[in-house]
Amino acid sequence: MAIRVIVFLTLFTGLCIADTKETGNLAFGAIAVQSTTYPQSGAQNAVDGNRNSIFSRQSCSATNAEKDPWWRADLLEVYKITRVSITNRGDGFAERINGAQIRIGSCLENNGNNNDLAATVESIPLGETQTFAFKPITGRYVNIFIPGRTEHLTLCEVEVFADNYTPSYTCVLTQRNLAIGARAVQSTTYQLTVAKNAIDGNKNSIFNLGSCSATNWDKDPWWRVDLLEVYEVTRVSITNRGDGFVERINGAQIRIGNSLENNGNNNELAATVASIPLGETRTFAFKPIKGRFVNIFIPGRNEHLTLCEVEVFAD
Ligand SMILES: [Ca+2]
Ligand SMILES: [Ca+2]
Repeated sequence: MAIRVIVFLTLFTGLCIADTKETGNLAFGAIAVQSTTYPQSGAQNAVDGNRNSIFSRQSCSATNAEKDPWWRADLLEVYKITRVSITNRGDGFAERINGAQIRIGSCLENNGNNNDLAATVESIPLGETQTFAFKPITGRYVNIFIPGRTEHLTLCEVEVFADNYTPSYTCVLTQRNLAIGARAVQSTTYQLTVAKNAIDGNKNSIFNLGSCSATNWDKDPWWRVDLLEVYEVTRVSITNRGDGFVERINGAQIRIGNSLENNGNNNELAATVASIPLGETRTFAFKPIKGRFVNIFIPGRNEHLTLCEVEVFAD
């Protein structure tokens, strides 16, 4: 199977380069996230344009050893993707990549790991780069996902190519999460659970895995994202903590506007959260509200305001 893929690839890329205007590597400079981060092995290391495969050189991403680890690149636009190259670690543990799936699409259900299966990695020799070619798959997100076992997912470089530059703008306009790349602050910060964990593109809801924001036990705690420009916001999605304390989000208000009076918490009330089940994402839709700031605000009690992800859309 692997040999067949490689033969196909050789023919395919030959034709491809000759006949079409191929994109450059779309992953270079993309926004990368992963299920968890092993020390000094951030997701961005796999899209830094450097194939160095010696782990200590800090050009490889790695998750902790965990069940079903994943990594994702957000290309920011939708492309017809035809090839993905993966550079494996070169100084040991070559087998950790075995069975990794390449998944492509525009949905973030199950963190994008339910998108179309483009290819499965059988194995990649130590430090080598292997290219997987397939019929074009339309998508904005490229996931590398190891299902079914506990593993460190390590990627020294991931490169993504499409046949030609044909972003689908309608799709982008309806689906772009405005909170990605924005700035987040909160009333206070509980230990290391900074405000930006709620806009890191990762819906992981296990508190200790570092992708949730939390305030201290504040009176009237709040969290705010600055979208940097004014949008007509129509939807906000909130992912609740998944390992307990499900009720802490109850009564949270979504407020949107351009004022920073009372830290933005006096802006227009868009919706109030009755409750969100453990670890789940709920979307609140409303008539368009113009604003640059989106606040999540719990008035009237002392609480830890905990947010595993906040997504903001202007349809
Ligand atoms: Ca790299
Ligand atoms: Ca998060």
